[in-house]
Amino acid sequence: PREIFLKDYKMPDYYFDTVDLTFSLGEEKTIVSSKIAVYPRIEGSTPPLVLDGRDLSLVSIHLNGKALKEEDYHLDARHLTIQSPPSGKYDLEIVTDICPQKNTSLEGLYKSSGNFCTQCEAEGFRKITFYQDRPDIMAKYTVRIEADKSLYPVLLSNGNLAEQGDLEDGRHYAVWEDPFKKPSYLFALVAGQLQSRDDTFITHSGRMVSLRIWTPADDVPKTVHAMYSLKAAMKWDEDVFGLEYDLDLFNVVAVPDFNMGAMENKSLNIFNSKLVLASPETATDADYAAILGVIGHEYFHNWTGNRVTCRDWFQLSLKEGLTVFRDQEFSSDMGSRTVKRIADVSKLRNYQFPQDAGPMAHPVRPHSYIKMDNFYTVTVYEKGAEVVRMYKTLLGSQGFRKGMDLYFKRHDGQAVTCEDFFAAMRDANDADFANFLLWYSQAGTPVVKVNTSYNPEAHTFSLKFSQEIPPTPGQSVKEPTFIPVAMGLLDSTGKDIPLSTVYHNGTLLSVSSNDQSVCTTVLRVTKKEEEFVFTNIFERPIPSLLRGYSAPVRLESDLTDSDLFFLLANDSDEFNRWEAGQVLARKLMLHLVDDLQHNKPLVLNSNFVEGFKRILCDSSLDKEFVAKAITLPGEGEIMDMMGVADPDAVHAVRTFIRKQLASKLRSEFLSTVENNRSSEEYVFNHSNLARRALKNVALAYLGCLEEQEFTNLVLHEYKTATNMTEQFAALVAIAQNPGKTRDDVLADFYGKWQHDFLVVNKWFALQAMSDIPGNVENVRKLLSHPAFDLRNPNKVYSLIGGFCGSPVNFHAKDGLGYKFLGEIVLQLDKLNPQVASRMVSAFSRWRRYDEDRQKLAKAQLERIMSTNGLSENVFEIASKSLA
Ligand code: DPP
Ligand code: ZN
Repeated sequence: PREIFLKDYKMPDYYFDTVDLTFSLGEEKTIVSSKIAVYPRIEGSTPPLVLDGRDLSLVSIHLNGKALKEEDYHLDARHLTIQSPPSGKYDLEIVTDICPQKNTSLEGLYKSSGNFCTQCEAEGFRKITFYQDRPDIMAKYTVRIEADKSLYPVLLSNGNLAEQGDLEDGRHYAVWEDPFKKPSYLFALVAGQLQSRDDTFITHSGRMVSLRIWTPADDVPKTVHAMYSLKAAMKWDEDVFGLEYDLDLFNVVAVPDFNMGAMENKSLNIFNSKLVLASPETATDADYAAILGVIGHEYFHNWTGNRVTCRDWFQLSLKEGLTVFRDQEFSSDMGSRTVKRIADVSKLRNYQFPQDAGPMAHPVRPHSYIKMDNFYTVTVYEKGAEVVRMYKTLLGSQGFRKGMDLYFKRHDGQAVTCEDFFAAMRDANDADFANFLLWYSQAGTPVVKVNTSYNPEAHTFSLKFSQEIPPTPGQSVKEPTFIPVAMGLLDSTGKDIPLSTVYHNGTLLSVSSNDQSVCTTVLRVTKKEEEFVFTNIFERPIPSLLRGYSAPVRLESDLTDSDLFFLLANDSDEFNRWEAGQVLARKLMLHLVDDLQHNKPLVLNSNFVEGFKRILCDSSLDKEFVAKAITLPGEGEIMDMMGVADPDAVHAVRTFIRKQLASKLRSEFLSTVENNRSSEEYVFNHSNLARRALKNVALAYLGCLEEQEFTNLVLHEYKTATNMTEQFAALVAIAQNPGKTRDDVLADFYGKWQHDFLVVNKWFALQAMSDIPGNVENVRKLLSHPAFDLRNPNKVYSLIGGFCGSPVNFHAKDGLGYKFLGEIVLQLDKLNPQVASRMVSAFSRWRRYDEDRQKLAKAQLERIMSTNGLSENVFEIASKSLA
């Protein structure tokens, strides 16, 4: 397999002006006819025209109406090359046959539950027809679809419906025209038996847009929330960024077989059903929140991704980092900003930090790839969003908006790079961004150390920063980068101290522009080591550092436990209150892991229980915040901080702390459950979901005690629940403990919901993630459950992905977990390389474990590598993991 490098980027020799596609959809095969208007980038030049194509059977090629002879072109497994094309403009007509029915990779054109649909990002369009399948080729598309009318009554593509009508033999057609130039990865087609929920949105300038969400008829009632989310997103983008929708129709289609979450095809978004369908009885609050966020995300791509797209795939974060940032802000504005920030930072820590510290570590803008699909990562998406957030932290909301406005003014209709975004932010604000661009090119999570000191005579408080970015594959030496550190100082009563002046390496900086003092300032940390000194500080302050998590770094400060308890109780920055609790919990957990490894008895620090209780019982706090604050850091997060990750010890310690807390605070937890029941109808709004979140966390704590009283309580909650959020939380609480009750309730749940595949997936995931010893056998059995299907990505993500997320069973010392995954990856790779490659990634951090586990995991990776016919997707992850 060939590696592709950013430094080798070349502009295309040819551009395409218009593309006319005709699809004749059939049961045996589908015939795709394309007519492309080609013109050279440099007038008069005639280098060979190279088109991408995979798994296509070529029927004919015509150039300006004349059939090409075989000696005029060259065809291999990846390309169609026309050696000596004419000079100037010409029309190229190509006919190919494809077989969507046999396409289990779910990229290109394929069938899902009897309907035709497409997925072209990143490089699926080349499985539909021969084309320059790269994002800097932007053309206007006209698409004609022909199909059997009774089997495929609905025919959709991008843009506006121009024409439709009947044909002979019970067939019909539709013609769609997209007035906007677009790259091929945004092409979409859907044909099938679907019905829509219809609504309208009046844009800021008074245009009426038709909105349609398409699903199989039975599911239409479950699209209320998706429609609500879409309209909210459209309004929000107008209000916050001044961005209006640009066509008269916006379609969303939900399909059950989809590799990713969703896809932002111009005016025809295609979604994984999981991210569209919801009803109170079948979807949890987490599902509702995910739908809101992803409907928003795909809609926001219309400007950040579609109107302005990426020059090449290395620039993926240009659209994804920015659009994730936008959807995070949208969700924050629709719910609790602090809680959303907490959730996003947790995701970063639990998934992106490990990636950044492992063999697949790559910069937000990767330097190379073998298969682009492998770079739709938490680094490109979530760390990329943090990079965008830092611009906003540095520029403020208005400055950030100015930068966005300039970005669109300069680049609407273009395919551009991360530097172009950077330059728009800089130029619109006349800003000095120092070495900020390094965030795009250096992998690895910076470690920032802070030493504080107070001088009571001089009334100064000093912060000494040092930063270090650990080496990552291919990048052994790093430069210091620009880290915006938002911070404040608390006085001994817990109030913010107004900040007036700060000296930076001896130079006076004013903290605010209009001479008013502020309570939070953003320090520009850009060097390997530097010092900031605050003056006029009349008592030793407690610093609140990295407020709102202003940069994606690991912060190590010299704050004591008592400082942290103080911040937990008093910080005006709510995010940092949570963070103080997490720092304490991480320290505590690491400490207990060490005790356990040295056979010392485990004892839970009573200050921790006290601090925890204060938060749990503080009725002035937002309930969703409390739910987050009383949730311990994840096991992955703790393992990530250890020299040698010890999954059994971390799991044992986390369980120990949970049981201790539950036992010491049983009456508090019980009243939390009782006081947060509600008989009202389910509503997805902040106060209701916050109440449910708190109740469910408390219930899970009580459930882990394995006492009859609480088992009865959890069973009662399970039986009386009127929505999936509470029912599933009760099921999870019961399923923690092996035994007959667990088995009965799991069977009951399946019996109730077997007709609903999305609920059944939750049931698979819950069992797969179980930490009951020897669970691999149960997961193996579930593989042959009638509801399971290796060809459906959601089912694989639930059962196999869920299993890999269980530290105890996936990493079982006997190696059976690794062996299981090794077998599945090879089976999956034949069906769907993208999904197989996601699954094989669970092995990538094998070097983090003890020698025995290393040997066992390595053997599986080697077995995978030695298999013939491996996909490039799996090859890349497995080979880089072993390197
Ligand atoms: N572009 C999609 C998204 O992230 C993923 N392919 O929205
Ligand atoms: Zn996206």
